[in-house]
Amino acid sequence: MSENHSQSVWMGLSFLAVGLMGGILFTNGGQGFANLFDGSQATDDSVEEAAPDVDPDSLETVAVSVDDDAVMGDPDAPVTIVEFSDFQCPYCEKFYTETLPLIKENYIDTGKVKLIYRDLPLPSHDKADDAAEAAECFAEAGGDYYAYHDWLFENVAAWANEDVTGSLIAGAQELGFDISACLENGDMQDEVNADYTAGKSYGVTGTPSFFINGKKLVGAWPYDVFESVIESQL
Ligand SMILES: [Ca+2]
Ligand SMILES: [Ca+2]
Repeated sequence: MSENHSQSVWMGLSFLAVGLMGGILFTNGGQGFANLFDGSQATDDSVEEAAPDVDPDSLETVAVSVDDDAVMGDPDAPVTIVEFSDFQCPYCEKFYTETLPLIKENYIDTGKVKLIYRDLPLPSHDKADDAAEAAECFAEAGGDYYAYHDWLFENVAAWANEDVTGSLIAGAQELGFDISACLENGDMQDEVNADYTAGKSYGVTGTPSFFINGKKLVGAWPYDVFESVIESQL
């Protein structure tokens, strides 16, 4: 078997596995991810509900840069989670609301894990790019990137509207920083675009996607799955 042939077989199997995982995810209470290309969410109910069971050793490992993006937690933590995400994506919000608090309490606040949020605003979410730029502007203005990140996920309805620029500026103002010039001038466009391009180069096709010490986990999986992958790295 030629190398190319075996590679294409492997890729075919990977896609099959991803499809099965998607089916399990979506029959398992709505964990999942938004697709990069059309923003639709799979609704395949053909796979029986099953307890999520991900073998950390089976995950693809990718060398992923943390780039210049803000770090949540101890910069020297032994485990690094790079998240590619979108502030307007419901599954990203689900991860933020249901899973991140547990990761934070058990691993980030204890110095074992640091998380780096990188931008992958999906074209199908028409306000996500503005939000990504606003968060970078907030940090550039001296604010805590993750304070604004939290505000974005907790107040989507307040900014994903017709006056998105004004709403994002007002949100930053509430937290004590003026991002108006930065946002209106598009100062952070290049930064957000660079993250997006990097994400695609790592094979990210939907959000949220995570790299846990490089191990690729796609979708808003339950906390137990993150725990098992993190533990495999400690
Ligand atoms: Ca970046
Ligand atoms: Ca970024």
